Amino acid sequence: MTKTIYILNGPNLNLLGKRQPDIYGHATLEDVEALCASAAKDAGCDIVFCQSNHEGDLIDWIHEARDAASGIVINPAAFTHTSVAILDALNTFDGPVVEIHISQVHKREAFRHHSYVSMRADGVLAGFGIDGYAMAVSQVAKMIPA
Ligand code: CA2
Repeated sequence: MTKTIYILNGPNLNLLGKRQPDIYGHATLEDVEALCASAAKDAGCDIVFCQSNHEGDLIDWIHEARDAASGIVINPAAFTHTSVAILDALNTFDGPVVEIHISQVHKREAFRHHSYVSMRADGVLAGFGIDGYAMAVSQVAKMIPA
């Protein structure tokens, strides 16, 4: 059966390509979804691609992924640095989790240097722009047990 990867995006990422191109580039979230779909196709996987500005939505999708997904790619955006609740939800998921950030968070403000999600993530990508999503999808697919 085809494996499904959930790709979850946190607050403000709906504005990708519309503001702050110096940090986040010119591509839109729709471009990111297309990139992920292509990387998943190459890996023989399906994707479910979601974005929300609300912490609870991300938690509900992680719960849904417990039964519906073999792996998770997550850019929790600002919740990366604040959300024990998202960490707790990810800790209930059995498959591989890859955390991705468009920007190189460790070159930015000190408050972006800590990630709760990294305490669960099996891999972390930061600073490769939206190409990081394709890398994350490809890597999470490789981590899914046969
Ligand atoms: O680099 C990343 O991917 C981040 O997860 C993006 C978050 C930021 O809080 C993290 O520290 C690093 C912010 C997402 C906001 O996205 C925007 C995109 C376009 C315009 C404005 C915001």
